[in-house]
Amino acid sequence: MHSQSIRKWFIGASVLVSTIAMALDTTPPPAPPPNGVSIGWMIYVPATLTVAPGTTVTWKNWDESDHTVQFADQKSPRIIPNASYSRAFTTPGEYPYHCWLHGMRMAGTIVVK
Ligand SMILES: [Cu+2]
Repeated sequence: MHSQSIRKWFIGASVLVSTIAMALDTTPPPAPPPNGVSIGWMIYVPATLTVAPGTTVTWKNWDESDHTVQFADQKSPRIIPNASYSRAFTTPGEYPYHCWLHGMRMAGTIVVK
């Protein structure tokens, strides 16, 4: 193969690979604001968030699919893309949660102290 056509093939392949990468959404969600959790890439960021008693925590879904936040004592409705869900924490303790659509592979913890 002529070196020029190899070069063209290589550029074409690079464009294809980056297009597939974007389609698969391989970038993690943006960093959340204080007392916030970003949802994206099938994870919660940060996975563990520590807040003071009386804090309201807000989850924002940056993903292209629905997610949820389920605790032992309550669960959110479906959080659609770009939507948010908030919960106030008054009592110190550890509040593990997960996504009831995706199970324990998508889990996080709020620590109140
Ligand atoms: Cu989920």
